[in-house]
Amino acid sequence: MTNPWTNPIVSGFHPDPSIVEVDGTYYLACSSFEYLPGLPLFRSTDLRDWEAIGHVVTRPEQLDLFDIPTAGGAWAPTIRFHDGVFHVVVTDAMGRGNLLFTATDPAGKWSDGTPIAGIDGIDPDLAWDAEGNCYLTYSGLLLSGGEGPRHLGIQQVRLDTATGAALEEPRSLWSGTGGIFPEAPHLYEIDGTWYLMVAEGGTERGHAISIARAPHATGPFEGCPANPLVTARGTDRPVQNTGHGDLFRTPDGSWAVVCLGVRPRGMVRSFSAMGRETYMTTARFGDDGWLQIDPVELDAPGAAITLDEEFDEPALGLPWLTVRRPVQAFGSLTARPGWLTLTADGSTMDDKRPVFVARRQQHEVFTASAVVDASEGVGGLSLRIDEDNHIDVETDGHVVRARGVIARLVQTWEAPAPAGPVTLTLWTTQPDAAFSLASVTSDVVHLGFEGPDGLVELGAVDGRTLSAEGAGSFTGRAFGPFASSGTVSFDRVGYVGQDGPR
Ligand code: 6LW
Repeated sequence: MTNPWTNPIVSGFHPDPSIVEVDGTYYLACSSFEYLPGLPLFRSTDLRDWEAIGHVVTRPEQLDLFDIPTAGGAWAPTIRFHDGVFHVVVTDAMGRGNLLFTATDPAGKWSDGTPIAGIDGIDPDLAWDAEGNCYLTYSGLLLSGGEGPRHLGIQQVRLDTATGAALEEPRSLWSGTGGIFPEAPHLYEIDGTWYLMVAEGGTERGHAISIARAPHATGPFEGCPANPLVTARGTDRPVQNTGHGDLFRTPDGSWAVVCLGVRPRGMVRSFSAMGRETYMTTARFGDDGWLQIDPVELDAPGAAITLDEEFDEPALGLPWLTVRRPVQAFGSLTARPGWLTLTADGSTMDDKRPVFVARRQQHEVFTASAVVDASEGVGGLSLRIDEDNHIDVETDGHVVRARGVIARLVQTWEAPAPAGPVTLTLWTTQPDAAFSLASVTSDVVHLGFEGPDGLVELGAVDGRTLSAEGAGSFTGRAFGPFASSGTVSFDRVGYVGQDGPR
């Protein structure tokens, strides 16, 4: 099959993808960590065009994020369809634990989330056999307990999906070829054979996808002699960290896999500003009955994408996110029609719950801008990967201040602000390819504002720490308006993004 898709199929931090096909339409779910709304959902009928249709988590009580440690929260959903009901099983890591959400319409409304009792682990998967038994297969990574994370390997129980109760003691299954962190298990019954796909090697450069097969859902599983079927470790492939796969059939009946990957930039390809994204690759079953998966390709950069937000609607659109609490806690689209009004509550971008409305950075090079009225407060634009690493440009109506916060070390620049609302701008440039230490980084983040004579650059910050590798983060960059004092209004948030040449 010549694949119709363009990789990445969902750009910006959308890791741990899971896919299900229902009546010719494909649905995809991804992790969302400490961000709300949580567990974004996408839909496609041709595997090329992917439309955001909503989120599983739209109500704060569905997850327990308010005090969640950074990078905790919604980890690795599995989306499946059984008996007319969509199921999403997921780990609210360091929050509510493993949860089962259901809906008859994937665009929502989803259930409140049924806790899955007595299961200690992550990356849950659901599969049903012909008798109607539901198998919950998961990674036995123990996040709780005094002695630090321990791993029991891939585990499985039969599950009562109505109550979330495990119907038996966990059994251990095949756990990969010995790679660290066997996880992301997915179980499939294909022509009477059960296949168990896992990720192993850790979600960094050693990431890989391996598979085993068995006569029964419970085993005994035999590992594929060709394992790992997918890995980019030790290669010069532009998509690295490939792993965490989910298998599905394409419209023409052939096979494909969605998985996560990163596209690190810099002279030695070290830093992935957007974190782990969703990719797709072709697959097939060989004459030996084993699955074969093709390497993950990165498609040529497309044209620049322009996104303009005028805040004219009564609610924020789907791509907008907040951290650990919903926008209703501090934001209004009605206080000043046509503007987003943020009311600070003492928190800043250094805190766990900033007054911040964000979108994922989705391109390697981008410019973001916003018209900011800070006549009654302090606020501006922030590029965040977490509370310890963010790069901001703000105003208080008198000065414009650029700030780089890297591992909590702070550098600032200031200049007098033009009168009235001011357009603040944040843009990135990639290092030149010439051999130099400066070219090791992913990009440089520039900060400025529109002055009477045009764009004024206030400062520039090396962007490498705002990357999955630099911050040690499961997420990627998010940018958008923030307020740190008083009340600040925003209009016309613009974004122009384009992927760089390879
Ligand atoms: C996810 C697991 C993982 O649950 O990271 O490193 C977690 N591997 O598969 C969050 O993405």
